Amino acid sequence: MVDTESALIRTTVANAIGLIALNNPPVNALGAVARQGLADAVAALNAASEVQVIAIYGEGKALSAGADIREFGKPLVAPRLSDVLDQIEASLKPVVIVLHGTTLGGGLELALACHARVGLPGAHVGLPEVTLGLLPGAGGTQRLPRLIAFDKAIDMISSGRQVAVEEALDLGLLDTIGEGPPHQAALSAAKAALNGSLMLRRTGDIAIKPDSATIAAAIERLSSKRPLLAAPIKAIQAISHSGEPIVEGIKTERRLFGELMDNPDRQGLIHAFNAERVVRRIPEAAATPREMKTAAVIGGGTMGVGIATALLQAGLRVTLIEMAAERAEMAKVAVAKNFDEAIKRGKSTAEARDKLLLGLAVTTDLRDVATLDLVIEAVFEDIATKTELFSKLDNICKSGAVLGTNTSYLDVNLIAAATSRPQDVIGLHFFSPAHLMRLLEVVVADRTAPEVVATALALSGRMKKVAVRSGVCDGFIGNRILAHYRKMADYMLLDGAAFEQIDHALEDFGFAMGPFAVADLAGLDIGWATRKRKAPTRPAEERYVAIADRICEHGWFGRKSGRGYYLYDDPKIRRPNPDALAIVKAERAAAGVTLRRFTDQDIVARYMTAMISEAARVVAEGVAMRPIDVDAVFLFGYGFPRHLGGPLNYADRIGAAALVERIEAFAKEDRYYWQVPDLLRQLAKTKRGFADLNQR
Ligand code: T1G
Repeated sequence: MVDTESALIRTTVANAIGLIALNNPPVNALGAVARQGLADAVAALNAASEVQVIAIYGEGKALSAGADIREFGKPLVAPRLSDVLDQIEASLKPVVIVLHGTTLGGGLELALACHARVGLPGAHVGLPEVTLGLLPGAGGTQRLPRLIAFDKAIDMISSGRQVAVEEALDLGLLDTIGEGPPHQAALSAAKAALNGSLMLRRTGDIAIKPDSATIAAAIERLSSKRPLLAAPIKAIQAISHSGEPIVEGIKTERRLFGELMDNPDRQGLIHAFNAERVVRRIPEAAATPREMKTAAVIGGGTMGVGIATALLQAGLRVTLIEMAAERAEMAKVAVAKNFDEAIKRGKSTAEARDKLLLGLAVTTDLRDVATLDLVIEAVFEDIATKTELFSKLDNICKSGAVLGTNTSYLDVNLIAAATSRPQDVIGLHFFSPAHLMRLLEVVVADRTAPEVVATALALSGRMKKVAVRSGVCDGFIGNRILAHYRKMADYMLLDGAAFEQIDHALEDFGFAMGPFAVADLAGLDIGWATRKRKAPTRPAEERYVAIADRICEHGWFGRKSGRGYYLYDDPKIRRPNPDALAIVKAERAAAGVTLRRFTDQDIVARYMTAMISEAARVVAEGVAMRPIDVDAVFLFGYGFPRHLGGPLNYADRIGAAALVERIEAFAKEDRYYWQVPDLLRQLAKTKRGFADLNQR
């Protein structure tokens, strides 16, 4: 038997051990070629008389990230992964496997079908299929409950969460924790199998009795979640068949998997998975990032403290600058509080917090930024304040320092022009709370150097953020589109829809919170300031709704002032503010509005069409590189329902032609607001969707 080398699977035989190495960079995805190679390798080693035991391991970062996501939605190419795993489980010769790195989905299912499992330190394993709108479709719903406690199997599969190697061992998912590189650990595991020190068993032969109470409780819990998604529930239905002979249980699993594959949630969730990665593909990604070890954050308010927290967590040393010493100290306390909250959430430890805080210095002296690699300002949102600050920074900062502004809408070109080094100036628009929200809009000004953009990308990766490249315009990508559909919500409110109905309609659509509840949470004064800023340039033909202004004039800014659209005296319930209702009534009367009724469907149709229209303009102007970049902004910064994949992915479900028709119908009510974007008309004319523009 010679060593065989298929495209992605390498087999070597020595001393009665048949080694199978998965070698399909970057994540050993189990695509069609890999599946065939694996099946052939196991068959060949079973046929080789000199082989007494088979050991499987992965080259690279991990054993395997599971099935090849790029195959989903396309015709299945044999062999099915579940068939290959059944073949492995039925192997006459023992098959052991080494799990290292982050091994997920079909990769873990492969391990479950083997006769013993060895984890390596640092490994994490999981069955995240439900996060893609699927369920473990290669025997995972049948084998995991045979190896670990039933309720733990339900939890792992219905949540998709990963477990660390120690927990996996405690659960019984792993037989032991090995050592050494995967290749060595595989040889050791094979020898242990041969000398009887590693217990071998066929998972499928283990008989269990599913616990019906646990199943019922889990289904009830999942059925009450919003948005109601099918995948976790069907996954539990599959698990409920794990008391049957495994051949039967796998048949049921396969049926339910097929139903989910056809469910639009799968397309939306995988689009969201891809969106997080596609946005990294920008021209400047090829440039060499500058080294970032030290940073300053100027401004110790909520944003500055959040940004400082995020930078510390990314491993930078941070100097936080405030104008007065006591404010600087308060900012330091606030950063520590952020770390304490992470500990409460189980995401950090006291020693990690203490170590991170050692990297934080606070000062009132701007000259302390002189030697730092990066400076990010989070000062008052006013162009004069920011340009004055950048002019000072220009005279202090070392050559090559990256100068970032956290402005949420101001013109980064004007800020850059206040320095002699516009090539080093970039917009880094964080979303509050900056240490938790994953979205970072990287605003590239006209003269920003490519390596400064690449530096921002590298930094966002270290902060585990989703960096989306934006051009310069008022509000960049997210806030510009938000301003447009927020107006639509106000128009519907003035025309007769209650703000509570609008919120409920959009929450039923899948948003965590409706627009009025969000405005109360963010602070009504923020929108008020924006409207006042834009008032001088507001076109006369644009309808203006003054309801929010009237509420703000009373000092009612939402949650932070105890009332806004809603009352916040009892945090458990959301009650409309009677004074806000009175203001709505008065403004409707003042505007002489003929009240009309809106169905929830009307509300969602207008709100989403408004969002899609402005998003189309943002793509057409090149402010966003692709439609999927806009999707990423809304998925990671604005709570857009993940299973819908983002506003422009959702737009393709409606279709460009239908959207044009809708806008033309709405335009009869308000010709100025409702204008068909050219790009949408082009897509309708050429029978294309936004997805066709994502290939750029
Ligand atoms: N298939 C295809 N490509 C994948 C992939 C996969 N499963 N996982 C990652 N990639 C690509 C990714 O798009 C990126 O591509 C590159 O690899 C690096 O990924 C039958 C049905 C494993 C934790 O859900 O969670 O098995 O942008 O940047 O940060 O029951 O990738 O470079 O062109 O994310 O080190 C279940 C999904 C599938 C795991 C690594 N598996 N992947 O993170 O790298 S369904 C998953 C991840 C299934 C079976 C079912 C992460 C990672 P590009 P990356 P990373």
